[in-house]
Formats: sequence, structure tokens, C-alpha cells
Amino acid sequence: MKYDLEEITKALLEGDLSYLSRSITLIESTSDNHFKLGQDILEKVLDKTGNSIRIGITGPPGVGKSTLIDILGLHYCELGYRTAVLAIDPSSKVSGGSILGDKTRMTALAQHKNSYIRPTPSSGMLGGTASRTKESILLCEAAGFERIIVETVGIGQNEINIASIVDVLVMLLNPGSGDELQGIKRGILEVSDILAINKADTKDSLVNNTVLEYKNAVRILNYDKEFWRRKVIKISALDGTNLETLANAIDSFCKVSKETGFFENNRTEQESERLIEILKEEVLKKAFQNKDFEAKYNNIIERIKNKQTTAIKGVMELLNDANSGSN
Ligand SMILES: Nc1nc2c(ncn2[C@@H]2O[C@H](COP(=O)(O)OP(=O)(O)OP(=O)(O)O)[C@@H](O)[C@H]2O)c(=O)[nH]1
Ligand SMILES: [Mg+2]
Repeated sequence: MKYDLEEITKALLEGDLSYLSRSITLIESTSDNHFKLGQDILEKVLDKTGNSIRIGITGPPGVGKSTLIDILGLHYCELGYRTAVLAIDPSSKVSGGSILGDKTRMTALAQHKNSYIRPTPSSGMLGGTASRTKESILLCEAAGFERIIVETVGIGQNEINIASIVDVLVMLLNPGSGDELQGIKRGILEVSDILAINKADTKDSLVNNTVLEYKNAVRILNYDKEFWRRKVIKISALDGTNLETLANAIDSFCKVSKETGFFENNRTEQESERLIEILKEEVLKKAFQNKDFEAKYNNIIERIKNKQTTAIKGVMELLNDANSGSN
């Protein structure tokens, strides 16, 4: 297929969805040419980005994220906001894509003229490259989207750090999950701004108890935002109970976040973190393109196994070799 930079950027800025999809495909591409064209498009439209609220919805598998996004997205669309959904699905590695799954779970939203739904690969899918969800957000903004909802499962080593690409993070939780508080969810709880306990339609009293448990739990957790007390609310993504409450909580978080300057500072900080993240990735990629480096690396791994050297010593050795190699 032939791509013309001027043509794509013009159509993208006019909000053409097929060009938006094409641009996202380009920045996700592992082909150097396509990837570079994607970056050129992004650079050209950069001054038209940033005019949205980026909302992260995270939570364990099957908790109801897509169901919630369907009604929350529709709520925004009906208020007149163009709403884009980027659904990150690590399981799509196995199932071969979540497109169908997510579109069938977001049927109401998918049919609305103001909406756009797009699955986005988690980092692992592109063979070790960082996720391009951040860049997809920017492209959606250039295309005129004003609410961007990013869906992702929990948080783990190989998944993207959702908190580093959104303005406000909603953690969706199962009724009764308060018992697991000691475990792995702590990390993500600490970066969540709003906790929503789902399925109030079927397990209302259990949901009420869970709300109390989380309210107690978040009181003792660290939190770096002085202007906001984390909200814990019960909802039902299925029948829409408290959808307004959730939407209001998201709005008021963003309002105070903007008033205090956190909103803009946070975005700038996220962008600097992204620079380091991509730099690390590219430096590593470059290093391993060199066969000598790879051999030395493997040799150090062997010596680590045999207790002949340490990881730190190994890195120093590799860096010294790389430096003397370039002289
Ligand atoms: N009773 C009840 N069921 C719900 C609610 N929200 C979601 N469900 C059901 O839970 C199941 C999973 O919902 P999804 O929205 O696909 O959950 P998810 O978190 O997006 O799942 P993954 O993307 O696979 O992690 C579906 O059968 C939903 O109908 C709710 O509020 N109440
Ligand atoms: Mg889902």
C-alpha cells in the first residue's frame, strides 16, 4: 500500500476513522519504514494533541471493565464528546486478537457515531518492544477525540504501566476481593485515583462490605496526590447503578488536578519517563544487533551461573568493551 504523509495527516485531523486506524497500525508496525512514517505523522499533528481526558480502567480479568466502558463511553458520547476506547489485551497473544471480543462486549458504544474502539497490543506482542498505546492516544486526540478510555488487565511485569499514560485511573474490583488486599494488588491500588466495586446488582451487601474494606485499606496506603482523597464507590456495569457517581468522580478528579497544576505536570513527567523507557529499549536493541556483544553477554550469563562474576561486574565489562570498541 502506498502512503502519503500529507494525505494521511490531513484526513486524520479531519477525524477520518479509517485514516486514524491506518496511522495507529503504522506506529504499531515492526517494519522500520512504516514505523518511521507513523512517527512522522505523529510529529506533524503533535500540536493538535493533548485536548482530551485520558481515563484508565484497570482491574482483574473478567471484573467487568469492557461492560463498564460500554456504558461510560456511551454516557460521554451522549454528552457530545467523541470517545475513543483503546483496549489492551494481553490474552490476545493466545486467543489471536480481542477485536471481536471487545466489540461484542461494547455493542452499544460501538454503534454510536461518536465512538471509536480499537484493540491495542500489550508490550509482549511486538516481540519485546514497548507498547505504543501512548502514541495511539495522541493520534486519537489529533483526530478530535475528547475522551479516551484505556482498558487494561491489572498490572504486572510485562504489562504496560497504565498509570504512566493516563490522567486518571479507575480500578475496578470484584465484590469480596477485599480479602486479597495483602497480595499483589497493592501496587496498582497505590496509583489508582478511584476504586469501583462492581456487580452491585447481584451482590449488594457483599459489595457494601467490600467498599468499607477498601475505604479502610486506602486510608493507610501511600498516595502521592495531596489534592485528592481516593474515592471508593459501588457500581454495576450491567445495570448502570451509580454510573453518574463514577462519571462525576472522574470529572471532579480532573477538575482539581487541573486547578492544582498536577494534570499538566503529570503529563510532562510521563513524557520524560517515556523518553527513558524508549531510550533503554533502543539502546538494548542496538547493543544486541552486534553479534560480538551478544556473544559476550552469553558468556557473562554462563559465568554468573558458575558464580564467577556478578550482574554488576558483567554490565561494567560489557560497557567497557562497548566503549573501547567504539574508540
Ligand atoms: N452481574 C454482573 N455481571 C457483570 C457486571 N459487569 C460485568 N459483568 C459480567 O461479567 C462478565 C465479564 O465482563 P467483561 O466486561 O467482559 O469483563 P472484563 O473485565 O472486560 O474482562 P477481560 O477483558 O476479559 O479481563 C460478562 O459476562 C459480564 O456480563 C455487573 O456489574 N454485574
Ligand atoms: Mg475486557
